[in-house]
Amino acid sequence: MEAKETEGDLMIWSGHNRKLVASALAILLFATGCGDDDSDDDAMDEGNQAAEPKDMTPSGAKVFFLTPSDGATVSSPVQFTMGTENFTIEPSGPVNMGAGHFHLLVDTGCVTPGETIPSNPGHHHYGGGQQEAELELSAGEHTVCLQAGDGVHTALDLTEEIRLIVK
Ligand SMILES: [Cu+2]
Repeated sequence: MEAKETEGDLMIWSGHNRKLVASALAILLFATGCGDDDSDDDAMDEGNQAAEPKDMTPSGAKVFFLTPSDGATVSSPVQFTMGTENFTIEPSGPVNMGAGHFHLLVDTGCVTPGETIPSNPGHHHYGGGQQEAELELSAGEHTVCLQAGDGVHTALDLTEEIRLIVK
């Protein structure tokens, strides 16, 4: 690319965006130095287009079982108590950043974040904002995933899965 053309392009840009003026000047200076401004151009475009991912989970947020512990032998009905760190438990309805309600998913694994947590016998919603639950489980081994969902039951990347042996 000839220096003349480059200058023309930059003049047009500067009319659109004041931020680009500074960049254009930088590129001009750079171009004067070595004549290669293409790579700078591309990098700037990518930066402008990168969309912020919509993340409803604050960093450092956690959900966990207070009881029972992983691998515990328990009797049915099983009492669960659930806790959080940097995450607020609230009733379902509104979708608020860093808030949602608990789900217990029995023998189905956790739900992929972003998908809606179904309502069926293996997926228990605590949409009232409950932090305690009681489940009847058959004798034998079970896996229970504790997963937070947002106000409209979208699975969040906040889970803890434990294995239980029911007597
Ligand atoms: Cu739910």
